[in-house]
Amino acid sequence: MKFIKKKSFFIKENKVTDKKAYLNRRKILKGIGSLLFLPFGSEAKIHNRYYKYEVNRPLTKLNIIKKYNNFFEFGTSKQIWKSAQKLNTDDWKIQIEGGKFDNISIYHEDLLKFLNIEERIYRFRCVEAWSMVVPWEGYELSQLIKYLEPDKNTNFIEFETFYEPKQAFNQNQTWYPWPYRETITIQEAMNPLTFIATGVYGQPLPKQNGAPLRIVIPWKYGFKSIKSIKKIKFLKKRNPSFWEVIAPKEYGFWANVNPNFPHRRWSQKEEKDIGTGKMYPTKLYNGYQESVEHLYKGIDKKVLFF
Ligand SMILES: Nc1nc2c(c(=O)[nH]1)N[C@H]1C(S)=C(S)[C@@H](COP(=O)(O)O)O[C@H]1N2
Ligand SMILES: [Mo]
Repeated sequence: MKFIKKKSFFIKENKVTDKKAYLNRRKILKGIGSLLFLPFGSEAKIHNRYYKYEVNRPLTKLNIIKKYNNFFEFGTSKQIWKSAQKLNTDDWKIQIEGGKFDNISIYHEDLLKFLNIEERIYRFRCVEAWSMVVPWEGYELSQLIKYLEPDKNTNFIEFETFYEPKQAFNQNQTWYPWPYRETITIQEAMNPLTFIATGVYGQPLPKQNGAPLRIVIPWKYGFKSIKSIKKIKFLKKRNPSFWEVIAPKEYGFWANVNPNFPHRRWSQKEEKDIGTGKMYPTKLYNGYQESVEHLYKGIDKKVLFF
């Protein structure tokens, strides 16, 4: 497969090879913090952080990103950050099903030794009509997939979260189809926007945000961005995901952001920025249309946007 490098969403000069220099940049950035405002479609160079397009609003403060979460394993409110600290993320292994590493468990730490770590500033849109802007740190999912060498007939990748009812009390609620599962197509997974986050604001990913690794798919509703991944499966046929099992008419497989396709119970036209409380008009594919719409040629619009 061929990939176009240097797309406009790439954030340059921010490879986290030199941690000290990186943290210094953080200090500089702190000063301008939330004054950061980039008109949509513009380009900006802010000290050493350079990025282009897609961010038409201030970065959301770390403290807000860390204290307003959806992580149903730890409860159904937004205030789960304390209970999420119970999750044991030491010596985290990921089990692979299919491809070259079929049935093998790999330490995430070992993968990090050779994967290229970078920063990506993405807007993040929850299906509940709130949003934020996050400077994630991590790696392109395509890098990992190339390493794992899936079989040629792989159509989907399924991700699974842990099942640890002793650590995550809400997993004792047996009417939920635990563990949390999400699936994307192999083409979506190989899209250069699709990211595995291992950090935020230059810090290791907080447990409540899905440590030690979670997906970020910025053009889809947030529920697709599965946290604390324990299993990666290469599949020919997909299985229903966690939310699809719970409410198939409300949370579908594609879940691409679209202001003109309301949720069954509310409008998706606008979204509330959790950092500022400001309302913004929602954008088709959350503003990432240019990079992803080619993935959906010929697919019925009735299914693409929920
Ligand atoms: N394992 C797991 N992953 C999950 C969820 C969850 O409940 N469990 N919630 C999803 C939803 S609905 C959203 S909006 C985002 C929230 O990510 P954040 O808490 O880092 O903002 O995580 C997604 N990933
Ligand atoms: Mo969400």
